This record gives sequence, structure tokens and C-alpha cells, in this order.
Amino acid sequence: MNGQRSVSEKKRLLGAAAVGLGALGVGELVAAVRGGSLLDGIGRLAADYAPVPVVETMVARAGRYDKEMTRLGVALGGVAAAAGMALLPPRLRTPAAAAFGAGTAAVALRSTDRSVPGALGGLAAAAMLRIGLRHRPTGMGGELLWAAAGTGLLATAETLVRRADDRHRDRARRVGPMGAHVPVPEDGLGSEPGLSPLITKAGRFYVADVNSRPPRIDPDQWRLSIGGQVAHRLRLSLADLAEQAVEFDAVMVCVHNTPGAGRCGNARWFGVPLTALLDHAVPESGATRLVTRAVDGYTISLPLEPLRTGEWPGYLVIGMNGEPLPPEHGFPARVFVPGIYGQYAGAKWLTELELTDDSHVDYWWKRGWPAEPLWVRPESRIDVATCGASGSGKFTVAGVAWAPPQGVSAVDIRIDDTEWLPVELGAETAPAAWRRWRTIIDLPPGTHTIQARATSRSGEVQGAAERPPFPIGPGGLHTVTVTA
Ligand SMILES: Nc1nc2c(c(=O)[nH]1)N[C@H]1C(S)=C(S)[C@@H](COP(=O)(O)O)O[C@H]1N2
Ligand SMILES: [Mo]
Repeated sequence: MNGQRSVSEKKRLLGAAAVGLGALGVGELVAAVRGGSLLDGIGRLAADYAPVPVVETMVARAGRYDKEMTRLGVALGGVAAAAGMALLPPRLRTPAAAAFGAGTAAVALRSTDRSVPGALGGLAAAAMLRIGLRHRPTGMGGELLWAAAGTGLLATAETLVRRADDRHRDRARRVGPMGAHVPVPEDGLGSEPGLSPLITKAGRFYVADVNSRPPRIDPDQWRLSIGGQVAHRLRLSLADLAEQAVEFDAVMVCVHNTPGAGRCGNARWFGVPLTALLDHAVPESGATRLVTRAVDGYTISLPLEPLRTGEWPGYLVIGMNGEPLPPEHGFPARVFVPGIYGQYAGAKWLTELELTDDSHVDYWWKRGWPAEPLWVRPESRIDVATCGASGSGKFTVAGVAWAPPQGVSAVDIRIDDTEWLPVELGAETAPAAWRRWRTIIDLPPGTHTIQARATSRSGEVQGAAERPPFPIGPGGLHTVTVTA
């Protein structure tokens, strides 16, 4: 008797899960027709409210696929929620579906997204859920039909949204060029297979933010406003900014870049020095912080004084490697202060620079991160550790090191925890940029560990103590194991 009931219960759940998939598909397609996404809004909600340990584990595990993993998790969660509804007594199912619709619509309309297509998608999904739960598929055929339809609709929706993203990407690119087109200098190390290039291509540059997809900003409508506690409010177009912009090379590092990871890149940026913008705006005497405010509801604030004097050289960036910023890197504008971890160095998709007093609260502070900006520690990454001629025991070891903004003065490696040996450094393109290094070592047969460390020009030596990124930034050495 009991066994029978659990079999029928399982069937009921499967049927409801299939309905959930179908309903999500319908909702996502309705949103996608107008370039939006129901799942992305929920994913953003999760990024904003998931407990810090969950976020940290997710970032560490998912690596560069964090956005895909979030979307998948949200879809599975939606299907599970629908299946759960099937367990409710029939009279509660309609209110539950209505609550689902209202909830998802409200999520889509949050200030971080304001997505009307997403809200419509949520309502459509709820309506479909209501129908599906009432006429639940019984038997394999019906379930498969719902599940297949749902999967197909989700795939179609994804294609539509990607197309909208691609159209936006093309439009953004047509704004360019952005930069002086000065060739990148050589650093004397030539090309070494596997060694990072001096400049990271935009398409290979890590992407880190709280959104599932980059917001689409119309460059013709966009204006940067500088306001708050200033004597002169400013409203500047992309063309106004391009007139005052200069090029600079700098490494950008995510605070989640643990030793050896790829959450960092070195680019040739094009931007207006913040000192110039602040001089034009003339801060009032009570202004102590510069808030960088973005369309995704994200804010990063920085102390005003060091930015104003140029002690911290910050920029309003509008170009990357000679092109406009790609959408995922903040098109049309972002703030970047080289030397500060990405999460503190300024917002992408910037709308406003606001001068305020100390009452402002930033996105990350609410999440338990420290209020004052975290500075990037000297770090060295091993890109290459390969054997030359087979059996020779000669190994080429090469990598990149950074210590922005002062620059790298030395890189050392050590084999099997013995003494540190200095390596050859490539020429420095700029102190805030990364610097390549290379050396050749002889290794006796067997398995060995190789570690690298960087020393900054201010004398700070990269430490061996391992530390997770939260809450003050990662620590430790990149270690690779080779067999000679
Ligand atoms: N508006 C906005 N700006 C943002 C973020 C964000 O989520 N939203 N993430 C920050 C973080 S954590 C990092 S590491 C850098 C990453 O910039 P990138 O994606 O161009 O590498 O952007 C920063 N600026
Ligand atoms: Mo980050």
C-alpha cells in the first residue's frame, strides 16, 4: 500500500517537474522576445542575497563558468518549485501559482533590473504553471512532451537573447576607435609558447560581476553625470570624454584571484583622469567620497581626497586595447583605479559619479566586505613550466607578475622549498601593468614543485601564507608540480 503511494507520488512529482520546465520555457520565451530574461533576474537576486559562504564557494568552484552555473541553478530551482506546488492540496495550487507569478514579476522589476519583459515572462510562466498543474500530464508521453517543449522554448529564448546581445556588441564596437593606436612595446622576452601576452585581448579578459549578462546601454542616449556635492554639475557624452582621454597600461585583478588563477588581465585602457573631471566639477567642502554608480544598481565608493590629488591615479575609462569597452567590460564607461582590486576599483556600466559625505553604503559593505578599498598584493603566476629537449632536465619556467601601482622590482622562484633564485624580468611597459619573466633551470630526475614570488618596488614581498579571498583578499604562492 505504502509502496504504491510513493510510486504514484513520484509520478506526480515528475509530471509537475515537467510542467515546471514547460512553464519556465514559456516565461523565458515571452521575456526573450523583448530581449529580457526571467532567469537572469532571479539569478541576480540570488547573487545579491545568497549568504557570503555560498557565494564564495560558488565563485571558487564555478571559476569562469559562474554565470552559466547560476542560470542552471535558477532553472533547476524553478523546476523544483513547480514540482513542490504539485504536493500542495488542490485548492492552494492556484494561489501558489499566482504568488509565483507575482514574485517573479516583482523580482524582474527590482531596481537592479527594471525589466518589464522579465516581469511579463514571470506572469506568463505562472499562467502556464496554473494550467499545467490542473491538467497535469499523466503517463510518459505527456511528461516528455511538456519537458521537451520546455527545453526547446528555453533554448529558443537563449538564442533570442544572445542575438540581442550580439546586436548590442556590434553597436558598441561601432562607437570606436578609442585610443591612440600606439603599438604595444616589446618587453624583450619575445614569444614563449604558453606565456601570457603583454596585453590581454578583451575577449580573453576575465569577466566578474553580479549580473548574468551585461546590461545594454544605448551610447547615443548615455550621458555621464557628475553631481551631488559639487559646485558645477556636469553631463558628458562619450564624445566629450573621448576628447580628454589618455592611454595607460594596467593590470586589473579580481579579489577572487587566488594564486595561479586567471581572474586578472593586463590591458591598454583609454580614459579621462579623475583629477581632471573633479577639477571641472569642483567638489564642495563636505564631500568626502566619490560614489561610482552603475545601471545595475551596483555602487563602489572611494575616498575623494586621494583621487582628487592624484595620489591614487584613477580614470574614467571608455576604451580597452584601442576599442570601446566591450559590453561585458562595462560599455560605455567604467571607473578604474589601478592597484585596487576590481571589486573596489570602480563600477562598470557607469551612469553617475556622485560626490557625497560618509553616509553612503556600498554594495559590498552590505555583504560583509571591508569598507576601505583593498589593494592588490604583489603576485607572480607561473604560466609555463616545460621541459626543453626530452630527457635533458632543462626546464623553461615563465610567467607574469604584478604589483600595481608601484610595479614589480623582482621575481624569484624556488624548487622544492629550497632557496629563492632571481629570474630574468621583461621590460616594464608601465609600473601598474604586469611584467613578464622567464628563466631556465636544471632539474634532476623526479617530481618537483616550483613556486614563484613577486616583490614590489615598495619592498613588499609576496608571502607564502595561504588565505581565502574573503574578507581581505587572497594570499599564498602559485605552486606547480613537474616531473623531470
Ligand atoms: N556595475 C558593476 N561594476 C563592477 C562589478 C559589478 O558587479 N557591477 N564587479 C566588479 C568586480 S568584482 C570586478 S573584479 C571588476 C571586473 O571587471 P571585468 O569584468 O571587466 O574584468 O568589475 C567590478 N565592477
Ligand atoms: Mo571581482
